[in-house]
Amino acid sequence: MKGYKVITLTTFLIESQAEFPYAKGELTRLLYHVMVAAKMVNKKVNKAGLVDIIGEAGEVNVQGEDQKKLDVFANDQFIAALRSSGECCGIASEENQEIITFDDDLSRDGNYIFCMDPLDGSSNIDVNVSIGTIFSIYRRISPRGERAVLDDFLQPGTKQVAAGYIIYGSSTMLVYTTGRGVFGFTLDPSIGEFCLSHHDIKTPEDGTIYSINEGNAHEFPEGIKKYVAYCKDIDKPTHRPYSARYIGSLVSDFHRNLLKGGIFLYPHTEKNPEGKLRLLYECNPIAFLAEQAGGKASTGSHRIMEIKPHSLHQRVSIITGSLHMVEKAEAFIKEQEPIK
Ligand code: P6P
Repeated sequence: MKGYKVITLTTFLIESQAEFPYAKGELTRLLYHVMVAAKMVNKKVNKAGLVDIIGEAGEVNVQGEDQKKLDVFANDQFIAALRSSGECCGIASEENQEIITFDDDLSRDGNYIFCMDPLDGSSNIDVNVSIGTIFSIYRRISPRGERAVLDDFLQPGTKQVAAGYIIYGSSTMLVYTTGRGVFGFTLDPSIGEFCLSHHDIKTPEDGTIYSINEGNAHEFPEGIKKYVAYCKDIDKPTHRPYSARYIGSLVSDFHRNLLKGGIFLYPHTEKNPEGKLRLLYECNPIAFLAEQAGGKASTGSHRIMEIKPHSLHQRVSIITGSLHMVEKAEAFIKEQEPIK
């Protein structure tokens, strides 16, 4: 085997920063602390199956530690790491109704705000299905030295400076972009380092996987119904019927489709009339990654990253993945639009 050069995430961050002569290392330091939190969460998530030994949330485990729900634990770990980075002045988390800001001057001087779902799909932990952390980073728009304010978080996704996810699966991977391509790092537990394993990921423009919860089919918008029927039609030249693959964990479904090609759809339903997935810390980061990998992300009619958020936990419909598959779904939706 040719000389295999291990590029750790730490090395990659430092070398990437060097390409920006005026960079002060602030984003590098922030992303480094995201990596540290990811390692801490990974260690706990991997042991989740041993809950009978280490105790359930709310119990005291054999070490006498208070057991937290894993998503609360993950939230706490990322908040602590972001605070210690000194580069983050505020956080919007799926776990917290309001934004989190800090009292210390170091954090208040931070230039970045952070949106996250600390442990998406956590209901899958008990059945050993992969779960993930999803994050999105913006420059603040409020003055440095002051507490972050809500407006810092209500920026459109086009203003993201970085976004990514950690997938805690058969292996643990950190996948991120800073707007210059998508890079995947796989955790090597033997050395405790994330190592570059997927350089400049490009998602296939076409795919044969469609991911949607068909249990909601009775209430899909007409255009989505027609697109799903299209996916199921028999047509050999276009490799249909496609394969239905739906894990019910956004990071897992998105990651598989990113690498293999495919489309993920979560349209609005009666239960979630605005859509189920959150704009700030699920759809915008996923959209940034999809576009950076050559794919697409829309509500079916609007580019996800151009939506001006009105609230922290706002939900939207999302269709994302391989460029031509998303365009096809959008065409079906457009056909069904009422003639204006
Ligand atoms: P449904 C997990 O609860 C989650 O937020 C995403 O990870 C996932 O894509 C979606 O909800 C699954 O929702 O309604 O199909 O169970």
